[in-house]
Amino acid sequence: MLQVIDLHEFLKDERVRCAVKVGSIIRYTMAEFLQNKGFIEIPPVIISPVTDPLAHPIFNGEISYYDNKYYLTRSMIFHKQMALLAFDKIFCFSPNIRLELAEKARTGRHLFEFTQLDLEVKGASREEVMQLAEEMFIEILKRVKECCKPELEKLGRELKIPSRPFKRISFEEAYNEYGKEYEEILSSEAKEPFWIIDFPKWKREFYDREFEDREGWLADMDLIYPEGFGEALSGGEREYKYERIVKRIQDSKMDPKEYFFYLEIAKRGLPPSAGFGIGIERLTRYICGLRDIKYTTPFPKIPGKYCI
Ligand code: ASN
Repeated sequence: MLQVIDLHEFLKDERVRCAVKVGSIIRYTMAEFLQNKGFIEIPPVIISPVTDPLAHPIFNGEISYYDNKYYLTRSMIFHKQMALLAFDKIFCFSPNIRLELAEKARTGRHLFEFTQLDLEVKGASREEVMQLAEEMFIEILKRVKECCKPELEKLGRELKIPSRPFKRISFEEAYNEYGKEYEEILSSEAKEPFWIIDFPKWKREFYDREFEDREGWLADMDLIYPEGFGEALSGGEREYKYERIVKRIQDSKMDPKEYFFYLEIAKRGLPPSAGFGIGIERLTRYICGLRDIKYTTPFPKIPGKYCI
């Protein structure tokens, strides 16, 4: 099967050169911002017997090693929670493999291999990590404006620094007003990034915390980019009590045995926490104003295609 990209041409494309430079500044700024706030960077986990189930259909990325089955990491959510047994605040530049259906190539914002900055804070509330995300986002925009003037000029991108706090809308409000396409519609209309909060259980994975006094609704959030760039970040407070996690797995019609290793740790005690993950390539795409995410990395993995 043919490679879909002429890599020789692609790597000489001005958009790739500019976007990869911007991505490099983004990573540097994130690491510096978080280190200054006392976060520890942990190394990524690439394969594990447990990974994020995700709430949308994808192919399974699996490998066997001796008699054991491993998944390719879809997100480090469970490892983030477990790492908090050692540290109070952690982050990771985490490579994620999500074998998306080929039709996702059309969105311009899906790659089947990408990196997210994933972070988690022991004892934090959703509110606290939302504040952190806003602060970090603004810091990144300022730094890119400062360090990547020629790149932004070449890309014809003018960046405005949004005002804080970012606006919020609940999932319920958004869904009732705009229906299924709520995210696309709201993102296209928006001039500044905004939050969608309080998702229903059926929309999300079992690890986001369900409100004790509002059954079926979760203490979680998405950050959405303006100008139609769509979802930036997902996160929330977490379920951390063994019995509650088991119940949520069962509610999601999954088998707790699949999460054996994680549940064994949870049984001995996991700390309460909140956190989020933000896709680096999507952030780069937004900052650079690119419609196709493929330009944000030298070796894009385009859904459904054979890529080097
Ligand atoms: N990283 C996300 C989180 O912290 C989960 C995900 O990527 N699906 O909630």
